[in-house]
Amino acid sequence: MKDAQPKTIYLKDYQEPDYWIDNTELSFDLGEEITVVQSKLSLRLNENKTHNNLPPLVLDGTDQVLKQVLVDGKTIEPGQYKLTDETLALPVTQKTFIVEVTTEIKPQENTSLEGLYKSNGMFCTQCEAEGFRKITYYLDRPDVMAKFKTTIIADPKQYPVMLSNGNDIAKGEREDGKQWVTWEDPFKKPSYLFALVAGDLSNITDKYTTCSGREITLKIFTEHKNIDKCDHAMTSLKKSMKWDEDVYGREYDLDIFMIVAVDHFNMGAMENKGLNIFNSSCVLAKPDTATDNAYQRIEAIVGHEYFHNWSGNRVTCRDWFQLSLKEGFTVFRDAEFSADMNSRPVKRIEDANFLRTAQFAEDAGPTAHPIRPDSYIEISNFYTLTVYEKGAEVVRMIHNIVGKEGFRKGSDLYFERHDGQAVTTEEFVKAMEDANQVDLIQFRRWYSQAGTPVITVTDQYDNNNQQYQLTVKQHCPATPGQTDKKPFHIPVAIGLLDPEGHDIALNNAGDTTQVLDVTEQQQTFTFKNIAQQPLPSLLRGFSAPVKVKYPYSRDQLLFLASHDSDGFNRWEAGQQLAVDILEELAEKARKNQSLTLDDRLIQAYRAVLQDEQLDPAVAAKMLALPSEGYLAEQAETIYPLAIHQAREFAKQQLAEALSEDWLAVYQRLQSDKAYQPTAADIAERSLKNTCLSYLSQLGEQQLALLEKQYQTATNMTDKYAALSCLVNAPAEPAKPIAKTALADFYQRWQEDVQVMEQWLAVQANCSLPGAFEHILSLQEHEAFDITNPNKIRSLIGQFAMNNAVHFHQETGVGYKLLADYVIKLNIVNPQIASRLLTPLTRWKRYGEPHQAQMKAELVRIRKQPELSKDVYEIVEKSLKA
Ligand code: B3K
Ligand code: ZN
Repeated sequence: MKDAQPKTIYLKDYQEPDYWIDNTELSFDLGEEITVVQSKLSLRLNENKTHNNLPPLVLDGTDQVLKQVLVDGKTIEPGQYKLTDETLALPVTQKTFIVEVTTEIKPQENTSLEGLYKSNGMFCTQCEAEGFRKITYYLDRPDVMAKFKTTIIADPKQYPVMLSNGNDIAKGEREDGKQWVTWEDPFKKPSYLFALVAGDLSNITDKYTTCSGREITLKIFTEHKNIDKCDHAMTSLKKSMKWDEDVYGREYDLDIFMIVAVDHFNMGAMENKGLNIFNSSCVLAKPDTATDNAYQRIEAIVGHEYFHNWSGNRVTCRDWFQLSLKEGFTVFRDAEFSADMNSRPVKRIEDANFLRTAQFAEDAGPTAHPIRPDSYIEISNFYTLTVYEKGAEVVRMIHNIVGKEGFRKGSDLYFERHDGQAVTTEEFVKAMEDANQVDLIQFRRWYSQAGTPVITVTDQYDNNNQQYQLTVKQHCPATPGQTDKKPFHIPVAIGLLDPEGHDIALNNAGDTTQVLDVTEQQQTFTFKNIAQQPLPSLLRGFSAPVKVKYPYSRDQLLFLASHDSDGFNRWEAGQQLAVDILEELAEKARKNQSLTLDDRLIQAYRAVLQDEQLDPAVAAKMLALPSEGYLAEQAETIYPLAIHQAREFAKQQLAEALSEDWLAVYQRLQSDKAYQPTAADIAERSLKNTCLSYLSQLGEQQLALLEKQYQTATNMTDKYAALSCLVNAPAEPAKPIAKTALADFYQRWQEDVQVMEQWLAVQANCSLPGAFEHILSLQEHEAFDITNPNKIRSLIGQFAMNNAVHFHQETGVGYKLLADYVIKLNIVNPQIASRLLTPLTRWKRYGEPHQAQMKAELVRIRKQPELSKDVYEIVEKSLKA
């Protein structure tokens, strides 16, 4: 390992910096061999702190060659400063002073994709969280906010476009033929929001007039070949700008907003001030190359990064423990934006499903942490589902507690109080409290306690007194470092159904949903004037990120699945019914007993298929069996192969029992309309392709249908759905057809990076026999590239996360494949290596032989020399827990 003893950073040790930086001037002379970075920093002693003497200035910096340091214009000789692998310490003699540093870096050799690096010949940056220190020596922490002025110098033939944050204020040509441009950002910002791009790029331009009448120039930059793929992102950007004005009263502040698409990117996108940089897969789309999922993801991510301009940039984080301050809030904002633009119930179902599958698993594993962690070794490891997705659920609960208008009052107060500041989650909660005169003291435990609370509900009906009582108990399992949890404040939205399936009025105002404020370990709620024994509908709308236990019978679940007035809970009842049935089947499969499908699941599906009034988007969700990942999350001990077998069996039975219904709905939804990514059209395609996936189980008889859809589809959504069905169709005669379709798909789209990611993913997800050998062979394919995170995610990530039957095969070769990549990427790109590790960290939840084999791979990784902090932290925690 690089550091013998990697340091743990604690929230409790936070201190303000000794110095502030007011102005940062940067110049980049971009070269093919060497890039020269010059900085000029205006520093000022932090007078909030008491100092006996002027402390040395300790700047962060790695991976660069220091060429020169000046303080107030005077050269500082090597003997006068102290240089380590991670810092540069300078002597200080004045309270305010200027530091000038010259360093050299090699972006073309930077495969970590953090700092300044190259992607397809283009220079670009990624500074959050601590990438800026790979560019120059700096106080690289979010509470140090400066005004930036940046000059970029490069050869105009290769890099005609040179961008940074803010407005371009000057440009010119040097004697050596290189051109330069200077950008100035009038807003103070931390270094993590700095960005630079230089390359040979095209752009599309548009305009947006803000609510106060200012005209903003909007530009999306991409490589020339992708210029026809930017329109959807531009439309999404304009929608986001309008939505943030309408819903939060937030107006854009610079005169220009730019987005740049790059192929090599560790995450989805980055909210750099005025210059968002995006993973190309999260910005580029056209109907014949992008699926509906991609269209919706682009809208959500463009919105997310745009919304950060207020929740993140104007008001930023004091330190990285506060990451959820900007991420949880911004995910909540983008989820509401997507809900307003598309189907609200479907968005809620998707988000809750994702949280319960993936974040609950994180909460139950060795890396469980609160949404505001107490400590970290490598901050990049804390861009987690907990900080983001659970963080958003915590903000949503506040929204539900104070109501829509109260939340707006709270966010107005928060932005007004803290504009231009770097603050903590405490300030956010305080603003919500102060604006609404509510007490969120107990609620704050959501920020400090890890784990998923479980609420156990029992009920009692008293016919004589016409009273109904619900008793709610809460418990939160221990997580690493936190054994005893105090009770949470959990808002539990409930309804009561009468025997006809109608909602019962719960108060004089006639409300049929009520939020129970559960604050104690055990609490009883009494409902009066209840004429008959009701059936409770619990945690409506998924009102809190918790698990609910109530002893529903399968008949009661079937009843709720067809009667609950809460769209989310109708879906949820169907899911619970399916989970109950699939768990029983999995248990039987494990014992090699014969399987039969409970007819109630068929009834529930038939009712959905025959209900023409139902929103097709919701219907598609109701007709999807719980994923193997979700079923695994529910299990005490996970036996992945039994889960797979049970789910495949149920799918097959449903396909056969309802074959006519699947076909009827599939045919009813045929359309020759031109492609549009509207909510209504997406819903119809999603229901149609759900039907197709069941039809693809039916052996030879439906193969012609799949082949026809593959060949005649005029948009990628339908084409990809057909390809996926063909690749996964179990019937033997499907094999040659699938092979031909895959070859045809490759032939047609081999030059298109985004489509090739899809092509790899569909093969990586195939669970049929023989698929693993094929996946191994794809590593050698020219469409694969270990230095591109999207390709790693498409092939190796998809395989490990979504292909349980091959990943968990009993020989352990699936685990070995993943561990081999973690070891290779530990050197090439530590952030991606550490993320890829996730499935192995869950080893303790699996039955044998899986558990021992997964652990052995972790031990093998742990023994590697030169482990990055990223991988070290995750492996160490996994083995220790
Ligand atoms: N803020 C960035 C994430 C940066 C991750 C750095 N390892 C994207 C986002 O959440 O909007
Ligand atoms: Zn974000």
